[in-house]
Amino acid sequence: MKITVIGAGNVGATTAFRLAEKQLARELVLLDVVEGIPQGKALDMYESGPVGLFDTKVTGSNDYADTANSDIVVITAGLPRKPGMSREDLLMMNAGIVREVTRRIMEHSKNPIIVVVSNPLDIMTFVAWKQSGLPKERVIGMAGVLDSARFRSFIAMELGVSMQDVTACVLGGHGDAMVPVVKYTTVAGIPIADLIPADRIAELVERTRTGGAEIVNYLKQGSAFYAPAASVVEMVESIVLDRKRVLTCAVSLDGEYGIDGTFVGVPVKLGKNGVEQVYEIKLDQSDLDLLQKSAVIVDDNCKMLEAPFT
Ligand code: TXD
Repeated sequence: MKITVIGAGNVGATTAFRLAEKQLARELVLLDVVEGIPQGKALDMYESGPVGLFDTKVTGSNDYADTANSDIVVITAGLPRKPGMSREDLLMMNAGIVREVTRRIMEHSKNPIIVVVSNPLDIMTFVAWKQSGLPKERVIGMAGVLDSARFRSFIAMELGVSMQDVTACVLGGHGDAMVPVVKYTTVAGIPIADLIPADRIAELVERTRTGGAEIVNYLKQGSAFYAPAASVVEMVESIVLDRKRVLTCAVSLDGEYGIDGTFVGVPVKLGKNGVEQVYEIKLDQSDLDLLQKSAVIVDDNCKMLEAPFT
């Protein structure tokens, strides 16, 4: 198993380190445009092997030839929003980066599974899929695992129970358009509505929706990376070990939930072939409306990216 992580920033480097520690790959390549950073971070990780007790061969590079024959590629490359830059500007810039990165990946790997992390997530997943020419089962966006993890951690904190017993269902787009589904959120099978008053649940839902901004406000520069990296690794692990985990991921829908051809977060089964099943769960009309609204936002943005896919 060979895994490449594109982007040696906060999320990319943390993801690579967790993957190495878990020995999920024989070979792990960390690639970035900036010279020296991926090489330095990869060597540092490799040197932790004797202490962390792993044998994964971690290398850093600026050359896509080193990513040749990757089984899985994680794309975290992107630019953060700078002062004076609109969301639209950021969208265009990151779309250009993700398109170029995907093009280069595909020159050296025939049939990888691509996990997209770069923002705006759902749209960047569409861009990577379109550029790669891969079947839709092999291009998957990470957001739902993170959003669910945030909701789960807030519920565990609220009730003083183990995180392990809390499962949450957060669908839809990443960001404002996410759809936390309270009905399918439980503690050891007990619906949270039986454990937490409705007004308090609404507050936890709101905290989940703004979870990314909460971290940004603390950090001032940069955004969350520990929980995002852990979420990527959970997805990669399910693929590498063919665990068939059921996780919320951004995938291209094919009529499920009345949505066609748009990437949006829904529960899927992840195994060695990527997305092995999309689950169409019964939603209340209000949640379904939100999910469809979420898909319309993603779709509108994808249409805005008019540059040709070559
Ligand atoms: O839930 C989610 N999907 C997210 C998404 C959770 C957290 C972060 N999310 C997004 O991931 C975030 O908004 C960014 O778009 C990406 C990466 O976040 P990170 O925090 O790692 O950003 P950094 O630290 O700025 O790292 C980005 C790296 C940096 O080292 C750049 O030099 C590199 O990307 N970069 C490139 N690498 C390769 N090729 C190109 N063209 C390139 N451009 C920039």
